[in-house]
Amino acid sequence: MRQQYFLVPTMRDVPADADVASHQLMLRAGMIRQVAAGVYTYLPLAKRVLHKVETIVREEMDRTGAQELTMPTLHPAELWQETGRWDVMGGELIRLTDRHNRHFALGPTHEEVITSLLRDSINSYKKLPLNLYQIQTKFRDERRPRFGLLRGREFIMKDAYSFHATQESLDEEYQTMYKAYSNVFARVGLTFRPVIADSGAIGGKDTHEFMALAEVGEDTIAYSDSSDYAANIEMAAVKVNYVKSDEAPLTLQKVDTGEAKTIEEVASKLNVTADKIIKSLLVQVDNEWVLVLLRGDHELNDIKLKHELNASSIRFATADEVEQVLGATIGNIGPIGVKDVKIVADHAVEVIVNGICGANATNSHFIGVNVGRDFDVEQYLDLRFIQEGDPSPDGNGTIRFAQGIEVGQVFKLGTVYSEKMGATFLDENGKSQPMIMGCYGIGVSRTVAAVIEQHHDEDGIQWPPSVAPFHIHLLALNMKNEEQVSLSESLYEQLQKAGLEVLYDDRPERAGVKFKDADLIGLPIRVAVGKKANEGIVEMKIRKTGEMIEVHVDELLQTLTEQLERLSQ
Ligand code: 9G3
Repeated sequence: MRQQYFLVPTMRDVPADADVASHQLMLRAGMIRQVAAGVYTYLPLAKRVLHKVETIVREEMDRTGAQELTMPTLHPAELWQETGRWDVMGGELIRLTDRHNRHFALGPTHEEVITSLLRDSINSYKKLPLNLYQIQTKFRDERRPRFGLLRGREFIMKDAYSFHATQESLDEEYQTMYKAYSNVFARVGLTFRPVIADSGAIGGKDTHEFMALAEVGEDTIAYSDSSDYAANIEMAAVKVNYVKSDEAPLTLQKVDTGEAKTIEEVASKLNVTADKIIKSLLVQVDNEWVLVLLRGDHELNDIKLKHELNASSIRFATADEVEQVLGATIGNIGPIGVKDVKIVADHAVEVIVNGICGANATNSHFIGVNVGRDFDVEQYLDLRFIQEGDPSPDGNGTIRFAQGIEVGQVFKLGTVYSEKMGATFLDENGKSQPMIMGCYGIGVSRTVAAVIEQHHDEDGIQWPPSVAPFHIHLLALNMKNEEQVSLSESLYEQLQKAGLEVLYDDRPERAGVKFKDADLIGLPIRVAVGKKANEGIVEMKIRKTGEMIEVHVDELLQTLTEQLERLSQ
């Protein structure tokens, strides 16, 4: 491709409203342009990368026997009403009406559409299992789209849905997809970790998220420093053997703690450490009040609370509700003397001896608090967020945190959708059964941004060859020099004939401008044709390492092929 005519509008300065590297670099390298918040045009350079990623995704999906199709982005509301999600989904679901005033949604995901397709086209176990996938634009009206393609309102996803007659068949497909995803993310050059995740609103049970490690990632991963255990922090189980101290229990005493409300204020007022304080939170679980107790230095993991109490919704009490139910302000509540409110506690509370808790009275706390004597706990549960330094729940090593960008997710959906939509099949006994489903997503446009987050330096992008928009950036340094131009032209032809993808910078620009743009665009190898053209010598630069090599044109193709091979390891 001749750069003179190639639409790649590079920018020198960093755009003000771009806060992360991939967003800044995709704008500066002329890959994307914003049309509205979270809505972008993919310019030719980005389109080439998307095509490479999509090709890798297709190869890995097709290899498993999955079948590609394309579903509509315009979904009739009726389908979403069948599963109840038309009403459940809030502002994130983009809704519109057509000229006949019929209601539609712009598809954020396709469980409803695919399940209605299968309902009408499969009715025998002999036709299962089936895995259908598409690569297509999704719409989700994020409240705060940001970070460029990392969290847009219109984005490209590969979404796959599998249908099974048995749970074993689903389990098998889940592993197949898990492996295919590992292949995809390895091939696009990402450093990633599959993590145990939370199935969220869509129900179902097992689910793993594929996390690309990056400081800007919004998800926190808890992983073991000596095993392959890794979980989204929302799901990481805490398995600690708490030891009860053998200090003698003191008598219960109410003390004046004045204005001290927060854990820190109470701890400093009473000159104790936070782990002696019992933190009490009043939570509405479905429709009942629950007093949740944690050790003062731990944080409540609300996802765990919801799972452990099998709740469909939980909500923290407002200050007024706390006053009504417990007769005290939030900073002075505790379990002692509490009637007709269920009390649950994290396991760490069980071993607190001579602790402190709110006295359910103004400016007062209890000291010398001993669980079992002064109050009872109905259930001890794993309710706290895991912390760095905790033992890994698999018993191997210690927990460390890392930030991740979720680029893929695999779910075992079960029959959540097929039951609601009547997608059934006749089993070998002729009995009607709901199809058992799995679903699997890869954020294709998000993956491009994640690759840039992991492969860039202060001068620009450093594309892995597998997804680079071109392999070689060929620079003719002085377009007024006949020798340099003719050598560049012949190399351009030769390298392309040999199957290399070449971006040929033939613009009437100074060498410095060409070097800066080449670093920014970040193709794996730059070949500069300059002063030594008359000796048949060109200068190669490896973008990833900065290595500079002078090469005679007779060895150029061989050297380029070897270097690309080395960079692809
Ligand atoms: C919605 C809106 C946003 C959503 C969903 C529905 C996320 C929704 C979860 C999934 C699950 C899997 C198939 C591919 C892989 C992910 N955000 N999810 O269901 F209406 Cl507005 O999409 N779907």
